Amino acid sequence: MHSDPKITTYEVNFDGIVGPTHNYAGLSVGNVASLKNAALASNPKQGALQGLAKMKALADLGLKQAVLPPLERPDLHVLRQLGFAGTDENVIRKASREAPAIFSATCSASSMWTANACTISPSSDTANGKVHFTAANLANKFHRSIEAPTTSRVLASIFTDDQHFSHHEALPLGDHFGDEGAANHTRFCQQYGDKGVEFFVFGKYAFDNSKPFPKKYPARQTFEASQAIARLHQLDNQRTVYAQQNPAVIDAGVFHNDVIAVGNQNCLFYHQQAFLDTAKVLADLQQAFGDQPMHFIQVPESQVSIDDAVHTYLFNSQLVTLADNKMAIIAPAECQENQRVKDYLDSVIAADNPINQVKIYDVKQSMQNGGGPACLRQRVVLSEVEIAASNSAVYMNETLFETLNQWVNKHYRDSLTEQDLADPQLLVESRQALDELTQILNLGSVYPFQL
Ligand code: SUG
Repeated sequence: MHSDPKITTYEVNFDGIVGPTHNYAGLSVGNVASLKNAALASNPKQGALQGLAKMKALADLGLKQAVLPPLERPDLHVLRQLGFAGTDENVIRKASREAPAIFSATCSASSMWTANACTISPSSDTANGKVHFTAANLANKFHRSIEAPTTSRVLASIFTDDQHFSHHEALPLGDHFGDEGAANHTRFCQQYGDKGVEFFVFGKYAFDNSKPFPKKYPARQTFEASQAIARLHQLDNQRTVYAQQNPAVIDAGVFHNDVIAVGNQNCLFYHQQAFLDTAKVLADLQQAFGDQPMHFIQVPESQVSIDDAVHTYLFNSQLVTLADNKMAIIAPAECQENQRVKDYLDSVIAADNPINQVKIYDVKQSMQNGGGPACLRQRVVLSEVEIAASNSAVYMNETLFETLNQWVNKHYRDSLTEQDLADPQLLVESRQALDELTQILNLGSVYPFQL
């Protein structure tokens, strides 16, 4: 509930477990890596193990870490809704033969990018003192628009206690209320338990065509969707800031704001080109934040180009606070392979700002679909009381790490191509894996095949 100095509040990273059907299908127009790597063979086992290794490393740094399970894929429920009938095997055979593009969309393991699962507002920001959750409708991409129903059941199975947690349905589907969750939402605060400033970044106005919008690639988040989330979460208008993303960077491949900016506590780390009106964004944030100065770390185009940002995912790093109250950048390995970005990271830790460490992790299986370290996690600010009221089985520790590694090694394949997705045996294997996972994580029945 509301900030009480005797109760400690944490930022908990809920990372998505990479699912057993992780593959490269080129499904995301506007996402450079997804299109470039379409048809590459994937390695789901390696993807899941890379994700677990990052989670464990962050837990070992003293951060609170938890997991979110993958969704059931291929999505037989959706295929049946679209008229494919018969046994599960028949549905898969018919859909993959007659509508391969639709079939491949129903196989995506895209729920691994849990930054897009939902938007969450901590209890200290909301009028009724509860943690609010809204599952993202992900309306802009068909393969992602089918995630919300199971995501909502999963969230409800972890954050069960309605004294502390309030769950909202995803916004209405359709372009007008396109909502991509926390990929476009950042929260600023002094200490995590304080009342914070919630910052929503959107790509276009859906109900006002006179305003600028991207021309080449879609704006996946609308202003009206962000406003609806703020209303549902009962946020304080004085502490809610909206900013439009620069349409030119969306057209250059920045499909979510978390590909060009990241924030933590009193610090915003962002590219010079990220926003349409940077001076106003910074002034609005500082005004909402109050008397204490924020740290605005602007990365100039002359040092890191948009192209370098898109290819290395420098800004899709996690910005976390360690025990010494200093911040660390958790960056993908690609940042070390680009000399300009590497030089920039060296300079940022030497400069006078809260960031004093860079840690590099290999999440290449996810990166090849346009998902870096920050895409793979949903940040949930929770007090120790709220943590105690949530499902304890999802929190990372030595035992869960061991168990999940064994589970991945037992159930996952180490290579998947488009043809493999049409193998009905893959559905059987995935369901077995997920059924076991719901027991490991004590989730009850959350998947359509379990209902
Ligand atoms: O929605 N890629 C995801 C990547 C999401 C990254 N998340 C954040 N930036 N927070 C997307 O575009 C590609 C799937 C494929 O092509 O197979 C994909 O869905």
